[in-house]
Amino acid sequence: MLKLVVLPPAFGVRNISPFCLKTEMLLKSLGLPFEMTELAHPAKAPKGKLPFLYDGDTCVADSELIAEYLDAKTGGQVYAGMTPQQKAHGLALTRLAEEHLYWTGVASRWLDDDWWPNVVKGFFHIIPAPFRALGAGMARREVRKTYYLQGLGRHSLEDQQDFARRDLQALQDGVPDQGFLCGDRPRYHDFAIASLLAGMVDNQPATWFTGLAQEYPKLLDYTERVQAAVGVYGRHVEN
Ligand SMILES: N[C@@H](CCC(=O)N[C@@H](CS)C(=O)NCC(=O)O)C(=O)O
Repeated sequence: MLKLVVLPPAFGVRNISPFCLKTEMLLKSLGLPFEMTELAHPAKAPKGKLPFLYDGDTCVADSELIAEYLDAKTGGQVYAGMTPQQKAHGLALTRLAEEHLYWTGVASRWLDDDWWPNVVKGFFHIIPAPFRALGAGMARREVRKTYYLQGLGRHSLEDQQDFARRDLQALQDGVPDQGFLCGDRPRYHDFAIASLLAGMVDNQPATWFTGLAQEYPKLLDYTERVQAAVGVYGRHVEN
């Protein structure tokens, strides 16, 4: 049985990491039996990030590498039938979502002083109380440094939000009004885009990113459509 290791729920969201949620959606869509297990300390992951996947003795870390692994394992089912243009379009939108827009979502949680207490509660409750503020503060400094090195962290909040708006607009314009990127069923790149939006929109309480995303209703409809089609939601849903 495949074993997918993901972050525990937080901020009222069942699968809080877009990379973990994307992989869960992909496994479900491929019809592969799998179980999920939680790891609260990403530092203990093989590459210090989640998700990672066990297939017997084989361990694959990184959601994109997991997709490549599953594609090989299933004889090409992950990208089956996609033209090179469809793959290029899907990958470009995925990179935009995961390598640029994602960071504004992270900043809206970690670097907003008003929202920060939710991060401490959601991610750092596992640290004994006397050390919690110290551990959380160290992690926050790392995130601030990473955001600065990424480049977005050098801009004013207003400019960061405008970068996010342009990304959200591009995603909204890049996905179809009905159906999915490659026809009538969602595929890997749909999962990447929808999972990025899902947690950021459903996290409680709302962040400034959640507010911005409301300006893109077509993108939010698409996000819902992908989750409904694969039957995997980032948030908790009644069956
Ligand atoms: N490129 C990686 C990104 C994974 C990632 O950034 N995961 C986050 C959770 S959303 C994480 O584990 N962060 C912990 C850290 O950076 O310390 C993938 O696609 O798997």
